[in-house]
Amino acid sequence: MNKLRLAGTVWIASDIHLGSHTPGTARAFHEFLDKACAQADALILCGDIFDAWIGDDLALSAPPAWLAETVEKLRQVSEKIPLWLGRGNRDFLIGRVLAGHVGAQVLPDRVCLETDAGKILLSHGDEYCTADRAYQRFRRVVRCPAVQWLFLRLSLSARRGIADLARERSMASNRHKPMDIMDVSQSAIEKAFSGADADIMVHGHTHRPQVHRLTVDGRTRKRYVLPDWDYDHGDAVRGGWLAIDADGLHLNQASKSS
Ligand code: LP5
Ligand code: MN
Repeated sequence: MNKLRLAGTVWIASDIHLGSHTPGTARAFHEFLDKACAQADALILCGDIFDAWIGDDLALSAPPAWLAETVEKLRQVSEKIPLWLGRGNRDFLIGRVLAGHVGAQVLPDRVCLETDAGKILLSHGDEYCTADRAYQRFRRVVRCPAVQWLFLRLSLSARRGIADLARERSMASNRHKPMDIMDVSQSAIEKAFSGADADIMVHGHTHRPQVHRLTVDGRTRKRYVLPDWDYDHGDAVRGGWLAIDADGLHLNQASKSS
């Protein structure tokens, strides 16, 4: 298990799902980044920062305006505080090129944070959705280095077409999937805690922000689910982050009708 020692105040956010269609969310996220620079000692973005990431070269060679703005904001953050970029099921193709370009580090897919609030198991969370066999099959294919190597050699427009197809298929299949299999599996969570000397787990992905208490191997554990972000669809906004310091963990969520 990868370990990362982070002293002081650590902020964690995920599932911002930035794209060309999310100007409101981008504005709210950029304001959050300014706040993180002022109030946190480190910032971790643990997956699905982007709605569909088709390769780091997109950010380097004439990025669209929406992306250029966020890349610049991320660069400003990393000039002030350490910044980590984690990968989710939409942006698992983020690599060292983008991280280096914005002055950040790539966060391992599963890591044990050693913080002032204790040890914390951190990941995006999609790997815990083990009841969703169709997704786990898809995940094995797209996480295969050879498949990624081939995909990244395609033109940007070809990659965009495949990503659009994947998004359409995913949305279509999710319309018929029972809600429970699109959440984490209890057995996967218990297995992760069993194998680790941590009483706290943090993940995103499910878009079901909550703090869950459970007992594993006779120990009380807590599982924090990070909020997803959406400031582009009507009055009800979604967003937020987890603040970690010596006083504990504090889940901050956007007020519903900001
Ligand atoms: O993403 P979301 O919220 O809709 O649902 C997820 C799971 N789906 C996915 C698929 C992504 O949305 C696809 C977009 C990725 C863009 C990045 C680059 C793409 C190509 C990279 C090639 C190396 O993650 C969904 C879960 C849900 O979370 C809840 O956990 O249920 O899983 C599925 O829907 C699985 C589907 O059964 C199959 C997914 C699409 C199949 C696409 C085939 C064409 C692409 C082939 C690429 C080699
Ligand atoms: Mn996700």
